[in-house]
Amino acid sequence: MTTRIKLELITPAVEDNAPIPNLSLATVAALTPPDVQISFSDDLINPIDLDGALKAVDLVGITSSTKTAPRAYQIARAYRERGVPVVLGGVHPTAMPAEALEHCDAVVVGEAEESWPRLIRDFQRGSLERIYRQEGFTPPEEIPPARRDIYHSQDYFPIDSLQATRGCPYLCEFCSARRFFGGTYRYRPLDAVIAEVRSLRHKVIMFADDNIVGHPRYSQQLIEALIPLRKWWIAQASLAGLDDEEKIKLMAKSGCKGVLIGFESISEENIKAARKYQNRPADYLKIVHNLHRHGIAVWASFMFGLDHDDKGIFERTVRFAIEAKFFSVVFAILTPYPGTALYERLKEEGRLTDERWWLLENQGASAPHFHPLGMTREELRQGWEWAWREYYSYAAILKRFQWEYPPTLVNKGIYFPFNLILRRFVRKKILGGERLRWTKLPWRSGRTKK
Ligand code: B12
Ligand code: SF4
Repeated sequence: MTTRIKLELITPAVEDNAPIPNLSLATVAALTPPDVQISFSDDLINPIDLDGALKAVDLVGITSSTKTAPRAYQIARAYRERGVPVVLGGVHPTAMPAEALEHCDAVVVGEAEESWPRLIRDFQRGSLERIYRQEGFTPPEEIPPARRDIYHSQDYFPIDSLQATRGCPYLCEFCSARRFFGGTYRYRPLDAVIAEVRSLRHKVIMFADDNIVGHPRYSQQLIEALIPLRKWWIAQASLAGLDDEEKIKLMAKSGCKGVLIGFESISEENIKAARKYQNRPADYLKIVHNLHRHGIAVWASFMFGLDHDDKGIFERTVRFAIEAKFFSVVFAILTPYPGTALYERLKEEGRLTDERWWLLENQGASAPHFHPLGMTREELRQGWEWAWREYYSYAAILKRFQWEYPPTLVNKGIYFPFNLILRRFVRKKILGGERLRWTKLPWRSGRTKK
């Protein structure tokens, strides 16, 4: 005999992230047995007032990355103080299950396709266990279409996200996905992906995959199948999968408007040391040029603080990024996420500043959380700030405008407004440490609900 329960799913937010709906919990919702009543809160859209009245539910499920872990723990505590059991899941509880268990009643380690329905049944029977871990990895045909009905789409950017693949075939030392997926790379049946794409209401879609071009044949078939759907799409892609101009041409034809690429470093030595063997700095410009020629914008991601970085790396990287004319760039400080090979190595070398840096009061402002080799921590932080300021200076924005490439909506229509907004964001948030709340955006006025 089971009881009907009310379940609250929560996305915590400690940082101001992009207001894109969270696919993790829309997937967990899809895995939830139909007799469970689901509600959903996004702490980014409507910050949860932990001192106020919380939702009257029987069970709470919170997703957590490393950045959001402290906030996830706070929310968990607030519900548990009111007698509501809490389950934590996602990439951080998977890397640190013992830590997560200090803050909740049960942890789901790894993927949840098999373990979550089992947890719910146990809960309904009054026999909740502490750790749920499924055998092996989810067969890709068992990944359900996400339940987007749990959130109010007008609260977010007009974009839908979905996954075609899980995992990644590569080995990068700093990457959490590698460990989480145990080196597997699985792709959902094309029919299922295309049916899900067809069901999406927005014109723009984001593939929340680690690498949309990780498997040459599958990605080719997926891209071809997208052509008649006339969507616009963006995704993360590895440079190795973009080495073929015909593929890029096809991507453009299928509606690809932008790719997020982890270049990470312009230094060959760093790339090798970080085991990002699929990147070849000598080929960067050629691939970027091909993407631009076919009207695909590039969001480039770089990290500073790798072992072969010296104090000149900031200037060399910014110079390269301006020359490459990236639509936009993310500069990260190398971060030792728990569970990664990088974390283990830096710990062994005695170079972590704090083994649980994510629990620090202000984890963002106190980065870097390790001792770099080629400079001091202060120099790394200052160089990182300089790079952001420089890349989003008026002069650089003008210089990297793509005069010579074919006009597209992205490079000619939204380049300037987007970069000017980003410039403001960089100066206020990244350099100024301010919080810019999405709840204050004009199109959201009057919509905020509790
Ligand atoms: C899409 C994405 C983004 C999007 C997010 C958009 C959005 N709102 O969804 C964008 C581009 C904005 C982004 C930004 C960043 N991201 Co990101 N992102 C991803 C990515 C590729 C997919 C996430 C996703 O949607 N997965 C799909 C869902 C279905 O999978 P899932 O989350 O694993 O959920 C399953 C299980 O984990 C479990 N589960 C998850 N939560 C819960 C909760 C409960 C209760 C239960 C029962 C189960 C459960 O059930 C699900 C089904 O099996 C992941 C990599 C990955 N493969 O997960 C990185 C990843 C999460 N990102 C990462 C990072 C580092 C970042 C950035 C810091 C990058 C940067 N330098 O700025 C920022 C941080 C933003 C922030 N402030 O938090 C790291 C996190 C590492 C860590 N230890 O925390 C990851 C793992 C990438 C990596 N390769 O290391 N990201
Ligand atoms: S290519 Fe990206 S997702 Fe794959 S292992 Fe490297 S950093 Fe991780």
